[in-house]
Amino acid sequence: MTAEFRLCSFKTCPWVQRAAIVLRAKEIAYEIEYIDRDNRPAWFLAISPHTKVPVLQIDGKDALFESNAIAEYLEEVAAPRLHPEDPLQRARNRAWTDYVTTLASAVSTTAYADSEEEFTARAARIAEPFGKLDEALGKRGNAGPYFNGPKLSLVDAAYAPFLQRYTFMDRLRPLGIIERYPRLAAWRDALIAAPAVRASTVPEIEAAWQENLIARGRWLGTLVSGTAATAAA
Ligand SMILES: N[C@@H](CCC(=O)N[C@@H](CS)C(=O)NCC(=O)O)C(=O)O
Repeated sequence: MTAEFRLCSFKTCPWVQRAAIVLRAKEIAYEIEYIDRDNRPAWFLAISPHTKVPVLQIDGKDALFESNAIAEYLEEVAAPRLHPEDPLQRARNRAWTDYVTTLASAVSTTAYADSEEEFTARAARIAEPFGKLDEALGKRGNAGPYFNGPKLSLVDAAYAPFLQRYTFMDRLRPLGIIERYPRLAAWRDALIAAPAVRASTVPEIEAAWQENLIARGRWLGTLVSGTAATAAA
């Protein structure tokens, strides 16, 4: 793989992290460029149709947006293969990869709740996708630790960032949901410990994620120790 890759990112974006996990799992060298969410540069707006990150720049002349398209592109151009060889398994993997948007929405809207009441109501909606995923893990026909067995795959890369964000939330305000789904909990533990996942973010990702909540004035941010709201409580 001789192309030069540059990943445009916000520091805590889980969708960028998904692309970074694939790059790491394939040991592809890349640069990461953090742009200011509140002041997105013109060159970025020109290559990101819906103005979101990630965008993967290739050799300074091509650019791809959408994390799934980026992951599938990297899968086609670089070894090792992360998708299963069997077409049916591959299709199942893609279907569950699409389902990540359901979990992502449940997790992200909970983290961004504006009040404790809203937080509690939104957190209750995480149980449904957790249940479906736990069931899928039960039917996958292997012992893990990843979705397809011992090898990290594109499904794993899609879910890891959101299961990690759930875990960050759980540490600030224990949610007691994942404990009801032992297969999912084991998958989450394996994903968070995976070398490609650990190398996919800044080392201080949890603190950066907390800072983002505080900067956005979200209720969960008030539970971060050292914030004005916590100090006043
Ligand atoms: N479907 C997109 C979602 C990307 C996305 O939502 N990125 C967020 C940051 S994590 C973003 O850029 N949001 C735009 C904004 O905040 O205005 C993908 O998979 O790449």
